[in-house]
Amino acid sequence: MSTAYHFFCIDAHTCGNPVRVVTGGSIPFLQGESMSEKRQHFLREYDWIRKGLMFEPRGHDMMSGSILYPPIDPANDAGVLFIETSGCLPMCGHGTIGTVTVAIEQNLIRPKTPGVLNLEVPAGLVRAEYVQEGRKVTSVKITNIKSYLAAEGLTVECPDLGTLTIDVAYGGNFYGIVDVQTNFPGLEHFSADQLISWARVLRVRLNEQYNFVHPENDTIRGLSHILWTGATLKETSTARNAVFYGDKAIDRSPCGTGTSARMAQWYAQGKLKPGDTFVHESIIGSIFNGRIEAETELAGKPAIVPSIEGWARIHGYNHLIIDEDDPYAFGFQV
Ligand code: PYC
Repeated sequence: MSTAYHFFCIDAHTCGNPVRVVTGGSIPFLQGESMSEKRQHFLREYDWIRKGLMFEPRGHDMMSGSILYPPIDPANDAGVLFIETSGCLPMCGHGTIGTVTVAIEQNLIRPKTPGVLNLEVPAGLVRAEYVQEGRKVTSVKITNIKSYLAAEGLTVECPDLGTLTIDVAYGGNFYGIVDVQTNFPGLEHFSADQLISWARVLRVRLNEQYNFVHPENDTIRGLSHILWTGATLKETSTARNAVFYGDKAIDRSPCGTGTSARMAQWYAQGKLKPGDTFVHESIIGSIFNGRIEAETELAGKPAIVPSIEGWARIHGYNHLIIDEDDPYAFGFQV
């Protein structure tokens, strides 16, 4: 007899990028003293849940989401595990903005302090301040984990474009940042398909040639995202990006951890200082407002505490079933 696993989800999007929040059903109990340890347990035994809920036929190439857990430290409000086509991220900015919006609008979490949720995520502790008007959450500002510039001026060969110089920064995930340069005039000159196919190669090559490991948590390793840059659509924006994740996705939101990584890069290069704002545009023109909240250090390197502010909207309720009998129970990609 096959087993059918049921998952109750609320589907939302943050500035255009999907956030499927799993609120109940066959959510596994995870062992661990931190969300980082719980993430390891999930990856060992339950990654089939991520694949079943994120990939086709229940999801799609861009699908991203989260699973809510009780906090380990009772002083906090919740634990969040991020699930995505790209894997189980240590931190996800758009995912946090969407999760907070869903949790508050649907009364899934009763905040200890009104207007604030302290969330345990695999990368550390993040603080989310939200604005609520009636039943709607209209904005969420996340104070993210420490972010830093991990490497500068790495060179890598890119199909069609030639040699590229790339900085790598950490904002909850490791980002390869492709700034405008001789061989790359800016993301607006290329199609999303081109950016995706080049990014796939760049990620493999950068991970083969270099080693990216978080200095305080070696379970956070490997460069997972490529951040292409280019000219802004609006005069009021500071910068624009197209973030590649998974195998086929470009983030529709301005990417919270990518924005944090880019602010850390600009800070290290003297282009941004504490208190400065950083208005970041996505490929579809949606906006996150970034800011350097504080200077800090991480394993002896200069680092920042960045914040990112954006909005999300709920657009559906989903009762999904992963039935072992289904040949595509655990998803597929074409
Ligand atoms: O917003 O941090 C983010 C993110 C990571 C991958 C997709 N979005």
